[in-house]
Amino acid sequence: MEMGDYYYKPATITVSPGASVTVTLKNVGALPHNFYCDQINPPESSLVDAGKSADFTFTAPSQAGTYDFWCSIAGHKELGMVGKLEVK
Ligand SMILES: [Cu+2]
Repeated sequence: MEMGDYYYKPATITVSPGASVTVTLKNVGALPHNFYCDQINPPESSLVDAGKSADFTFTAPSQAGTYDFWCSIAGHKELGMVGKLEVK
């Protein structure tokens, strides 16, 4: 998944309930970014600096549904850095 200023591409990812998921977060922007979702465990990736890439492994929610994820750096969510985690 690419992280830019201020977006995720793709903006939707689909996972199975309770799955262990690894996403590669590739920061193609000019600012640091991360991946945060209060319904996954752990809820937050490490900060990925501009031009860097990092793997983030989390456990998906056990309940099917669509959950928001976003960048937890102040202001980035408000600037549109939000995506959808589809669990089905
Ligand atoms: Cu950000």
